[in-house]
Amino acid sequence: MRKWVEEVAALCRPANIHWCNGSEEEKKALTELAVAAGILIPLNPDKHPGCYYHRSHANDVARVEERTFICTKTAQEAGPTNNWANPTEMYQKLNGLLNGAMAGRTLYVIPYLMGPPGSPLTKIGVEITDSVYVVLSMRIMTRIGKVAWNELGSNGVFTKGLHSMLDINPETRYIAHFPQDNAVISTSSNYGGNVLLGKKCLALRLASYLGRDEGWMAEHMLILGVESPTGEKTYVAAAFPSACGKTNFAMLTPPEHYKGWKVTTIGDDIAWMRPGPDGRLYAINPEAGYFGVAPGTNCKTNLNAMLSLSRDTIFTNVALTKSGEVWWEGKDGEPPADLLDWHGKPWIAGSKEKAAHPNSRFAAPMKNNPVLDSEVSNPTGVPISAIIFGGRRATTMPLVFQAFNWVHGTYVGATMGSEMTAAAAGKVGTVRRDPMAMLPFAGYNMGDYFTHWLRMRKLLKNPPKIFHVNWFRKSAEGEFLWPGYGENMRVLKWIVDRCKGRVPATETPLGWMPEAKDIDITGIPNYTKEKLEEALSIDIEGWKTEVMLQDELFMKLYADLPKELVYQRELLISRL
Ligand code: SAT
Ligand code: MN
Repeated sequence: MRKWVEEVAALCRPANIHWCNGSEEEKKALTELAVAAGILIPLNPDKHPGCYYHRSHANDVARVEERTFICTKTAQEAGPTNNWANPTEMYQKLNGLLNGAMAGRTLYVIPYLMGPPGSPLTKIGVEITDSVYVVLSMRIMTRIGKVAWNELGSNGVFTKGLHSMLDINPETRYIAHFPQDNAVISTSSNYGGNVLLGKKCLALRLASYLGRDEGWMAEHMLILGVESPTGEKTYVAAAFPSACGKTNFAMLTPPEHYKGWKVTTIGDDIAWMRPGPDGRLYAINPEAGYFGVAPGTNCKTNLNAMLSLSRDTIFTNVALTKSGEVWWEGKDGEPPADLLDWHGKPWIAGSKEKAAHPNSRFAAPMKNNPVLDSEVSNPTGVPISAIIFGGRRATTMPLVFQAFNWVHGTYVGATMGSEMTAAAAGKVGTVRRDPMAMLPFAGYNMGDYFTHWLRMRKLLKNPPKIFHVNWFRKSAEGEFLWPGYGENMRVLKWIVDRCKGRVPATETPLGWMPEAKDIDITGIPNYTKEKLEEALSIDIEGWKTEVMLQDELFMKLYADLPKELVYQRELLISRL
């Protein structure tokens, strides 16, 4: 590790090298430095104790998928859904950009753990960065410093992450993964998903590659626990694309009517899952914080997120008041009068421009979460009873259905579609296929990734049941057919009951489905059985179109697509 740091330092030629130990004193010193440099703005200590504000460059506000590369020996290994680059050429290009790139800057070495200490699932990463914002964000999002040095031991196996901001020029922005070297290099950005290298780069792209070879799964999934009034605990993992409500679902507050029910959070974004000795699938959350979308978060939609971000949080690209309070569209109450938008310009209520960037974020420590699950640092992980897939779909997709079996469930996940959001640069609102919500995060050929899913079935005596949900279906008039948020508890209960074999379901062309009477809607304000029936209805014509649209992805992947999925498609067509 020292040798690698020396090599990087020789290339980037920083003014100083700082080895992070993760201590409170270090946090204090680096925070003061960031404040003095204008990188962080302290927030009002009465309203937001321990919290800071950051504005990113206006050209650097989301993940950039077209600048994200998988650099494997052959293009075939990266597959048609990833940008591929030749590793030798990419190293050459990046070494050119990094030559002297840290002149006059400090090079920080951040050792970090993805996962709880002592877990066989945990991985060690070391990120080298010239951004103090990255250091302070990494210490929220992961376990950094001494705890990671201790785990590193003497075998020297760790993921190498190298990040330099350069001059935040989009033309020289690269997020380049080298799975065969267990390494990632990120240049010219200072935005979360591009630069917090433990998150999407290690925990999804590189980890999915490792998981394929080692017989486990790295998935873009939240993990939650459901506790019934009698104390029965069930764990569920759910894959939704970025900005489709994973954080909200993971921290759900059950409605009044569900007295005694409790939802607890293991994770809100990433699940690492491995077969246990009992043949069940065990999951850990590799992260230690939440990098959540701020807009739309309020005490009604996600009280536990509001409490999580109430202290020791870094806000990025939200709006700011002169008195050091933060605001975003969809926060509780009216916008304050003296608001500065995410560019730092005065913002007038009613303005066409958003005050907070739609992808503005909070980085909040998970230990603030009042419903943090007691097993969150259990090295064994938690046994998963259900896997839920879901996207943001205005039409066609019913509220919930259960796949017939694992292979069918893999097909349901593989054909997932979702309307695009502000989490990635691109056209917001158009439906794109996003298999298992992993389209931007699979570190190898998507066809091989499906094969890996099918192979996992053979390693599991008791595989989780697989479901699909859609909280976003609308009526012809454009009204949401399901209230969402805390009310999703009602669907979650049906899912849990299905896992325990306690409720009946109806066989439909799509899978097993509840009838309207099976979902309890008592106490939902202004809600009717008719709306629920519409949310649950199967639009056969819409589904015929859907199957055709799914073909777009299947054609692209055809050479590597497992035959099982082709058969599943034929079966669905004949059922329809
Ligand atoms: O932008 S991040 O990749 O950090 C978050 C997300 O898109 O899920
Ligand atoms: Mn995510």
